[in-house]
Formats: sequence, structure tokens, C-alpha cells
Amino acid sequence: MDLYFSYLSTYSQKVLIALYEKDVSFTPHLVDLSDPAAKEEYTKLYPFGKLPLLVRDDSRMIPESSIIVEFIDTHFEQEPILIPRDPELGRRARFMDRMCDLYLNDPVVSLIFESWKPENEQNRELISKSSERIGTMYRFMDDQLGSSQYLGGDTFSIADCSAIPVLFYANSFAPFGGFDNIFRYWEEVSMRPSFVRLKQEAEPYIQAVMGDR
Ligand SMILES: N[C@@H](CCC(=O)N[C@@H](CS)C(=O)NCC(=O)O)C(=O)O
Repeated sequence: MDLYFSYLSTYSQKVLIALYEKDVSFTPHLVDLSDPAAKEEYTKLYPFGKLPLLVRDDSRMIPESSIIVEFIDTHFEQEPILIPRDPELGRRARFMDRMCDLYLNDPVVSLIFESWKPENEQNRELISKSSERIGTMYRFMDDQLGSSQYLGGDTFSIADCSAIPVLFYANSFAPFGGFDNIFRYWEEVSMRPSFVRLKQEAEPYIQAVMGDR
């Protein structure tokens, strides 16, 4: 199995956490989408040009981070089970994965991109809307985490694979320290070996673009 990814991409990081959690081996292909030649080359393989992408040994492509995690989880049956087989528990885990992608990841990425622009070129409306959405999502997550150990329920799941990379970035732009349940959750999940490994591997790449932020 080949994984095309970037250490800077939170969607790629979601998949890496799933692979490390389940201890599944793969051939890594780092793609630097900021390099026009690398981007052009990658787009020949996957015309949408989005990372991550999993290519199976039979050459079939599996794009989209949540679908990749689902594939890994169903083809490699070892623990942890990332999408609970019980339909109701599975639905909650998938739901929280979607919420993290749509209402946390996307606004956090907007804040990051805006922060790289000179102040007079920043889109104030986008910053304000993104911050508002992140606040709403923090309240929602804090509420969920008030009644379960993990985001998608009482076991580690796809929802946590999704949330961990985003919370890592989000905390610099919209600190969640005031949300007790998120804070308690972060203290625990950020110590998981899968994330510790990912952070170590990703650090030089993150440092190069984010500096000390
Ligand atoms: N829905 C996709 C989103 C993937 C995505 O947006 N990836 C970003 C990196 S985090 C990307 O490839 N951006 C490059 C581009 O849009 O040109 C998924 O879950 O995999």
C-alpha cells in the first residue's frame, strides 16, 4: 500500500494517526504541493490534487481521508477499532469525524492561511466567521466530552484521528484552555504514541512553515 501525503496536511495526519494506531505498514510518498512541478506530477496520478491518497497494491486508488480510515479499519481488523461495528456507536464516531472536518478543520485552516498574509491584506470577515465557528465547535465538543472519554464515544475512534491534528494547530490560533473537557481530553490523547510519533516526524516540516507559532 502506498500513501501520498504531506506532514503539513491535517487530513493526511488523520490517516497517519489511524495507520500508527493500528500498526499498519505502508510505503510513504511525501508530496510537496507548494512545489509546482511536484503538484503537476501528483495531479497526473490524482486529478483532484488533494492529499492524502492511498493506493492499494492492486493499484486501486482510495482518496478522501475518512474513506481511507474506513478502508484501513475494515481491512486490518486489529485494535483499536476506529469505526465501532455497532451501528449506533459507529454513526456517532463518523458524525464527529464529519463535524471535525467541516466545522473545525476548515475554519482553522482559514485562520492559518490568513495569518500568513500581511495584516492589511487579511480577510477580516473570514477571520471573524472562522473564529465564531471554532467557538461553536469548541462548545459542542466540550459538551460531548462531558459525557464520554473520547470524541466519538467511550473508545478511541476515527473522530479522534480527525480531531487530534486539528486541535494541535487550533490551540495556537484559538486556545481551548478554557474548555475543561477538551483540555482533559487533549492532555490524554496528545500523549498517545501514535500522535507523539507523528509530531516528531512532522515537526521539521511544521517548523519550516509556521516558525514558533
Ligand atoms: N476532503 C478531503 C480534503 C483533503 C484536503 O483538502 N487536503 C488538502 C491538504 S490538508 C489539500 O490537498 N490541499 C491542496 C489543494 O487544495 O490544492 C479529505 O478528507 O481527504
